[in-house]
Amino acid sequence: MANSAENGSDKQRQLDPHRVDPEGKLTTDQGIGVDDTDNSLRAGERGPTLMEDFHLREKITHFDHERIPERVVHARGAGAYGHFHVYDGSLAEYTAADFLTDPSLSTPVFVRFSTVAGSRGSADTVRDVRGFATKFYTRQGNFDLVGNNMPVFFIQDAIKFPDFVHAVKPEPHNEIPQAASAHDTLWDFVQLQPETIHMMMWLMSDRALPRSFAMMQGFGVHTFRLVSAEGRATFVKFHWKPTLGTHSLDWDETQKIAGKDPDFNRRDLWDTIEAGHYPEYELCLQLVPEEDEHRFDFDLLDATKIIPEEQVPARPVGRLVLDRNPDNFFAETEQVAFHLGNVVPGIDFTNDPLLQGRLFSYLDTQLIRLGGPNFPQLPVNRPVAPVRNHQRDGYHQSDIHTGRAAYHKNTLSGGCPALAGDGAGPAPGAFTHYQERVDGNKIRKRSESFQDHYSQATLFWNSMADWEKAHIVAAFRFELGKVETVPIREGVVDHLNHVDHDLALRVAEGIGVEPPKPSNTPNHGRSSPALSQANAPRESVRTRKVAVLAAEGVDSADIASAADALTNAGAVVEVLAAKDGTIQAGNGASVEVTRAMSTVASVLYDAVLIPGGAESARTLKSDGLAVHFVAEAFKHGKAIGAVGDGIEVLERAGLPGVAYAGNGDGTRSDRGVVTRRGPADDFAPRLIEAIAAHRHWDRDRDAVPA
Ligand code: HDD
Repeated sequence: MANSAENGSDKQRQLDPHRVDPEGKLTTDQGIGVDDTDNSLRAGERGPTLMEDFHLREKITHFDHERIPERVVHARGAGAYGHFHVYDGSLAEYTAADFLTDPSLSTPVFVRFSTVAGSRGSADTVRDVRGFATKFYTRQGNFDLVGNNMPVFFIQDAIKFPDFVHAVKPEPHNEIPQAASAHDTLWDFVQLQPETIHMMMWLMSDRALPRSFAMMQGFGVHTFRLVSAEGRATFVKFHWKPTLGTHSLDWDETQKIAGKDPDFNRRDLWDTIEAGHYPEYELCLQLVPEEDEHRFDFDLLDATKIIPEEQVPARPVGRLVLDRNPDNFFAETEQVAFHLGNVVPGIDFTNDPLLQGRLFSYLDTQLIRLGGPNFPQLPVNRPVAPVRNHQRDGYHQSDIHTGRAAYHKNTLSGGCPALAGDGAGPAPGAFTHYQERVDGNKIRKRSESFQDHYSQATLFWNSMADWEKAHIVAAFRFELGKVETVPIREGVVDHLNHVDHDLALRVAEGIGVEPPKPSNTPNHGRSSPALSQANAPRESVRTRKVAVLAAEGVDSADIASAADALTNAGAVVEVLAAKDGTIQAGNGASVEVTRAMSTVASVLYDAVLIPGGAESARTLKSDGLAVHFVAEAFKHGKAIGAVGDGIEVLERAGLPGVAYAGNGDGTRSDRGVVTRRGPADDFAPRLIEAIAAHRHWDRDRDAVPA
């Protein structure tokens, strides 16, 4: 078994002996050959089944025990392996962690993305926080960065976590609604616990609807400590920034996807890795010297606060690439066990009370979920660093420890395993807790410095583009519109009024609540551009899915030229027609159909293209599915391309306010609708540009009946 992390495949080599392929003959768990697994053993063909049928008993017993408890939160997830490289050695001044300081190392990782509230079988595209948990299998042991795609949290103290989770989960009397925060108990909790307001702004924003796990940020949330080899500490916040930028789905779209393809994000992760379009993220650090702890107008220990990037830049330090799907969902993605307390030398905790409570919860929950204390031995959880200690026995012990002495100190095993160093003080390679001086009275009390719940919620609101604000207002109206208890709606509007008066008025208007009077805490007017998704990178169409709608008589040259350009740019092009199989193009060529239109929907694509061909356009125009496909794509702000006669399908869909290319014009691009009648070399590049822009929110979308 490998015991160093010289390169990213060390973990894979470690997993190899555990992989079981299906080749060979069927056996029982005892290795006994089986020649019939379809008929139980009975006395006579129509007689009673015999107890001695060990194969029947074993098969059914195993089946009966196949389920383990799902995670109490983050039950639904998808995972992948990859590797992490730090760019250079410059962090050595801050941390002794070698995976953060040695650029020659490729550190294997396993990442699990998740939703929080829904159960294991719930849909991917619900409005929720996404978990972004990374296990680094470093040479110095496992480091778990158990983060989310939002940089703040609902509560400040872990003791409130059971209350919060009970409020957001389906209501206890009828277990409704599944994977949704739009119900009375959650908003009751919110209105009584104003520390939630900043996070609720994030949850009502598009951040809660990621287009893809590869298009969302990750955050360690808490302030941690980096500790140098000399013992000097620096506060740190961890950020993951996706290379593809941070992009989201439309709310109407997410609800439809939840029915059309509940596995949307999970499938995207799987498919893009299989296609070699590996998700990539840059690790960025915000570093704050210890002496600056009190320089901010918020408390670094308060997990409901960010450090604005304009105040402390997020410094890029390394790259994470996810390049391998697991072989077995249960063995790897379900059994992976993250724990905030898994840190390596050079990374340490702070007194954030949310963080401190988490340190207890993660190990505790694995004991019930994975059935005993030996879950670190499961292949996905095992460090690549060697493990030697005196922990013994318990359910599912799979190591065979040799020797007589399972205690320290001993002479009978030659004193082994020996302590790092001489036991007289800190030793190289061993974890040394940062020697923070602590002095205080035992007290159950929140610090005064944790009391401002609105300023950063206002900062977030002020930083949003107009379309982001409109989405937030619509989300509050949707969620509160589902709340049956009117005083709860009013209570939330009252809090929003402390965030921003205009926000509160807009929400109140949509939910039948009296418009509030201006609050006595006027908007401070500050903003942080780094918070807006409007400022995310928009250069790439990598992994974007483009639907080409076609019928008999289509112009196959239009398909070929656009498909070539799109595929070369990393997009995935699929030809959809009324039926599977092939269609005949206008020039007699045969065009392969990727999928029948009835098996998919526009919500599963990022863009749609209608090639030319009079007969094809005529057919599509009279096909309600095709017309709806185009109208719906328009409504969701997606790039739409059409060539020649294909433009008629757009006209039939009645896209409001769109200007199409005329005869004799070249390519025309109008808020993401790209058209040409005659030849035009720039058609494909402009379509690509429109798709890379992600969505075109500036259209008259509401008028479209889709
Ligand atoms: Fe947690 C799972 C992230 C607060 C208790 N949490 C879990 C996972 C993620 C997070 C990503 C899924 C890990 C996986 O994929 O297996 N949790 C967070 C973040 C938090 C946070 C970013 C705040 C900053 N969590 C939090 C608190 C508590 C927990 C305050 C308890 C006091 N979390 C758990 C847990 C879970 C968990 C019950 C459920 C399954 C598991 O741990 O393995 O222990």
